[in-house]
Amino acid sequence: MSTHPSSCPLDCPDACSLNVEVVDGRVHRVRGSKATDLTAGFICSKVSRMAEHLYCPERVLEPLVRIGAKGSGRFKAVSWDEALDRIARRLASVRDDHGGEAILPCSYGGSNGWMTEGSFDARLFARLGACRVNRNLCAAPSTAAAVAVYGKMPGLRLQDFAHSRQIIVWGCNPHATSIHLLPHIKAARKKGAVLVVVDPRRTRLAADADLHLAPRPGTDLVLALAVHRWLFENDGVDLDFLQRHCTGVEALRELATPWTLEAAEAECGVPARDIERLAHGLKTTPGTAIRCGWGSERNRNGASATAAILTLPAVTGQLGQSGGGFAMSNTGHWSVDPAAVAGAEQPPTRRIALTGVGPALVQDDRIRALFVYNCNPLATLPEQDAVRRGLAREDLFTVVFEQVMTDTAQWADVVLPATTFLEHHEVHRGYGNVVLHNRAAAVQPVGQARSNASVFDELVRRLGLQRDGDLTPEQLPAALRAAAGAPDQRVFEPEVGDAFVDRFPWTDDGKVHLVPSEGWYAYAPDPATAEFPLALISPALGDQITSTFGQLRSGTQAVQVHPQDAEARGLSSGDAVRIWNTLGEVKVPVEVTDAIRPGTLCLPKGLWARHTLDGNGPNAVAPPTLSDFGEGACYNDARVQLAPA
Ligand SMILES: Nc1nc2c(c(=O)[nH]1)N[C@H]1C(S)=C(S)[C@@H](COP(=O)(O)OP(=O)(O)OC[C@H]3O[C@@H](n4cnc5c(=O)[nH]c(N)nc54)[C@H](O)[C@@H]3O)O[C@H]1N2
Ligand SMILES: Nc1nc2c(c(=O)[nH]1)N[C@H]1C(S)=C(S)[C@@H](COP(=O)(O)OP(=O)(O)OC[C@H]3O[C@@H](n4cnc5c(=O)[nH]c(N)nc54)[C@H](O)[C@@H]3O)O[C@H]1N2
Ligand SMILES: [Mo]
Repeated sequence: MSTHPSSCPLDCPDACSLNVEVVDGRVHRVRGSKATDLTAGFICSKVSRMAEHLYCPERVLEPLVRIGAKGSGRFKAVSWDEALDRIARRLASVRDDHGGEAILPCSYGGSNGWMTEGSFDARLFARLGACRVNRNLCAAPSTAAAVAVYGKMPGLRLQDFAHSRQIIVWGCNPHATSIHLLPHIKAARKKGAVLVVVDPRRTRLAADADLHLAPRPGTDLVLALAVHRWLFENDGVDLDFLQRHCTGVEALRELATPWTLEAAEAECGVPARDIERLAHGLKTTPGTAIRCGWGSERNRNGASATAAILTLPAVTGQLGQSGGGFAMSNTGHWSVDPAAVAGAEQPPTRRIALTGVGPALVQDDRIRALFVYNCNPLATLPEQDAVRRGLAREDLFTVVFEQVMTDTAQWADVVLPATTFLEHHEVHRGYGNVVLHNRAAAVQPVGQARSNASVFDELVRRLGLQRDGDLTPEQLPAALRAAAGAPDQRVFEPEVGDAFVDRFPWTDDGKVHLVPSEGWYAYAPDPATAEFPLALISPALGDQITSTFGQLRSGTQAVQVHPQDAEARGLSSGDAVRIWNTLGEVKVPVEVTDAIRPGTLCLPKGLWARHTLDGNGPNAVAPPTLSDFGEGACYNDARVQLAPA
């Protein structure tokens, strides 16, 4: 047995360092390594199962071309040469006959690796003049907020939380989505820190917290504004900090004025006394850290909600204090544009939002070729029914470049086998930690799998789009590292300095923009109707990363329903139910539990057809609407009805 150092580039804040045990050229076991204190030798249950993922029966082992009807999942194996030739010929003819914008690349979060996403793929599609995609499935509202308020200045790192005297975890479920935050929360609590959780569900962390506020989904903006109002009214703001480091103080005070504790209670469904406790704690506890997650952004108010949450540490003067401040995504630390490093000069072609891919495919026959990679659109995009109908289009040429035979891949004309992150060289950073990993493959590719970098490089050549000076896949890692200012080493943890001591907001004037511009903090009320009164939220599962690893999960997923809502419909745990709205429906068993607030249902994101009773997922009822700023997905604005199936 040999052990190889590696790291995990999956879409997660933690970016763990790994040790991969290899026996006879095969991955035997993956463990956490101690190469960084951040991972500290332990990893999640998902990546511990990477060996199962590599060698599962669903693994795509060779290039496949469709022989049956679209969606029948019947394919025959062909050589790479034939598959790539077929794809190159088809993309060229689509471009020549209909223009480059008839080609739609569809990729998202399969990997946060710069070798895999946004580099050589971007170079190919830019040179083809393909449609651009607005990557708005996740983090678009919160990025808009973080850019507008702080210039995307990085926040606290995971280890900073150990010094906090109060930790507020807001719209985030770290037991599933960021497990390396937990030891630091534990360490802080051991020293007496208070823990507050804001989540419509009683998560494991919420059950253990000193205070749990369970707002109606999509009302965090109101909750945060009520806290701001209370702080202004009750001598809870740090006037000195506001004067030196912030703009928009009066504007924020005015926008918060309507939201008394009582008005907020009525809108959010959180008792006024709990809102006051939250506000009082912020006023009286220096060293308060807010970890804002993505649960509070996936709705019509998402950007303003995130801004109102992220400005709380500024208003109370927490920034720059030991253990005080905010944390969300620290990607702002790395000013690397992998597309530019790879030599992609993007022409200003038509832009299609990922949230609108379903309708775009169905309503718009200008799109003739779809190239899916790092993405499982049938499981992850809103309007699942439209996505399926789009994939079923006979005149659409669909390539799916995948590790495993996903529900999406079943609809492909050509399936290409992709390597996993243990089978190729990767350069990547996390977004909770500030760390850059650069490491080789741990094992040879399984079957005939190839890396994204090599396939997109090869397609550029087959299409005659190569240019003098183009980097090769072998040269790309060093170029990415250089662009990141990282030395030639496996793990690089740069010094970040302290906020408001060594570094200040990355806005033009170096100040915190409490109210970035007109329109922020305008609250849009709940979209529920008498016909569709229930809110359906779809947070992360503990044992998948969105849909990734779904093939390893057996059994049917239940929807969580509060006893009041269950009783009103005569439902008991285990009953099959239909959840529907005007967009579609999904059938699943129910789990009756008071861990969810009344009026709210929970069915996690990333489900495969095999995980529900009718093959649909929560995305069948997910709306195509967009957030207030950042044009982000509003999955948690799904409003539905529920009845026995
Ligand atoms: N195990 C695992 N880890 C992951 C992922 C995964 O799928 N599985 N996904 C990765 C990705 S892509 C992302 S973006 C992150 C996401 O990680 P998180 O930030 O934790 O996001 P979610 O799981 O979407 O939701 C977090 C919590 O928000 C709650 N919530 C829902 N609606 C609201 C609301 O309106 N207000 C408030 N206050 N809370 C709300 C949910 O009940 C949930 O407990 O995790 C990453 N890590
Ligand atoms: N209902 C609902 N839906 C949601 C959300 C929600 O809150 N509710 N949130 C969403 C969020 S937070 C996110 S980030 C998106 C994620 O949306 P996606 O990015 O579509 O989700 P993943 O499951 O991460 O799918 C990525 C696919 O990429 C493949 N992949 C991984 N590595 C590679 C590689 O190296 N090469 C190739 N070719 N393929 C690779 C994986 O096998 C996987 O099938 O989904 C969103 N969908
Ligand atoms: Mo995400």
